[in-house]
Amino acid sequence: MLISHLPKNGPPIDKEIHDLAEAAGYEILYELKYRGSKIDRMNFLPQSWLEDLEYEIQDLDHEVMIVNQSLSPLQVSSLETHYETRVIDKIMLVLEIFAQKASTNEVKLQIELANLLYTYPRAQSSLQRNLMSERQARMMGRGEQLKDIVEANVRHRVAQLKKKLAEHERRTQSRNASEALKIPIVGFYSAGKSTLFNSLTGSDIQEVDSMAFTTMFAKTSRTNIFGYPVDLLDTVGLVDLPKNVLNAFNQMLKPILNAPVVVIVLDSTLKIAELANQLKYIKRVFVDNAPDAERKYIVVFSKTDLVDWSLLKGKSVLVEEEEWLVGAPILFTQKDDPEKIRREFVEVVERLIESDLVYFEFDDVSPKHLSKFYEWARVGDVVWNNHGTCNIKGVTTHNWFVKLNSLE
Ligand SMILES: Nc1nc2c(ncn2[C@@H]2O[C@H](COP(=O)(O)OP(=O)(O)OP(=O)(O)O)[C@@H](O)[C@H]2O)c(=O)[nH]1
Ligand SMILES: [Mg+2]
Repeated sequence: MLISHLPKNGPPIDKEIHDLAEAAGYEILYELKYRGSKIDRMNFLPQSWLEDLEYEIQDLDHEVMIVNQSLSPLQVSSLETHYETRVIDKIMLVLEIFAQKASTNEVKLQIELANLLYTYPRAQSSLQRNLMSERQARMMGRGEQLKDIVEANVRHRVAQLKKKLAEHERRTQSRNASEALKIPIVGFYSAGKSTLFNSLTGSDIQEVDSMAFTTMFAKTSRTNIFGYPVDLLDTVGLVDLPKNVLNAFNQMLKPILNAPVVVIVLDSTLKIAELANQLKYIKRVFVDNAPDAERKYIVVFSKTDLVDWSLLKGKSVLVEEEEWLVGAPILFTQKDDPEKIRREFVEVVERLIESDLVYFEFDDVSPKHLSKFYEWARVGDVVWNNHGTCNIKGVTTHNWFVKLNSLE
């Protein structure tokens, strides 16, 4: 049973909440579309709507009520009491999907933390209600006491989780230190991130599907399209989350926020208003989280085979108007032309990292090192000398150049 609050002149459905509900495994039996601007502090819906809904769903055999917005703990609890049903808002729904699909311990810890920070305060009111009735049945004061104990436990667990996650981060940081430039591919769910990742790595390692949140944990893979090694990072789809919930996923975000070049994938089949919303949120994640970072962006419009060129133009203007994206190259991709994607990708990345590139010329290199040159650099010219050594010209990033330079 779905309650959708829709903007006055907006689209007829909120596609996102339908996608999310499907990804969580729910089937929608009934949807109430509310287009009013008044939001009730206690019941979310105004009184008259509340009563109409009650009438509409009296014979509905539903399991849960989903609301397409973020609700306050009071609103969750009032709706639950009013309709005698479990109520979850959009954020709880997202956390539910994450919990179902999480496979690594690290992700599970982050979800537990997010749940304690967001879902717990919303479930607390119903907990309190249950305890109250228990209290009435037994002795006075017992419920309050229990509530305090639960709350102390929650605080303790939050602290514990934060500590565990920090430890985990220290361990992975040293493990992931590498000379290769890391380029994360970010964007909302189903934007086409994994499709792009597969094209750029020349592989099928990442599963691709129209279902939301197909990718549930980030994956790094090396690409050799530059000649020198670069690591691409396929990431979990972004979804508009409140700040404290987003912070729980800090671990997932760190490698993305620390990257010098970030690829933002936008689904070109989306409407301008939806793209504008996505950009607003992506800006919040990057610019507001780490405003000082010297980060460069590449914007990719995916699925261009599905849209008209004239419409695409208007959508790219949207990107050009974003101040934080000034100068960011824009690519238009379609999945069945990976050759073109790779060629253009190398070109734009090298334009952005120009100051990090070293065009070298080594003389008298021993042939035993030749394979390292081919591995760590894009070799242009090899000229053999009479005495069996060679002169090599090529290009690579600074880090790989340092390694080449130290070859004996
Ligand atoms: N026609 C067309 N479909 C595409 C293109 N790129 C991606 N798709 C489809 O869009 C859907 C989502 O693609 P994914 O690559 O899984 O998207 P994602 O961003 O990794 O999604 P999540 O992992 O769920 O966050 C899949 O059904 C893809 O086949 C494209 O260029 N053209
Ligand atoms: Mg994916």
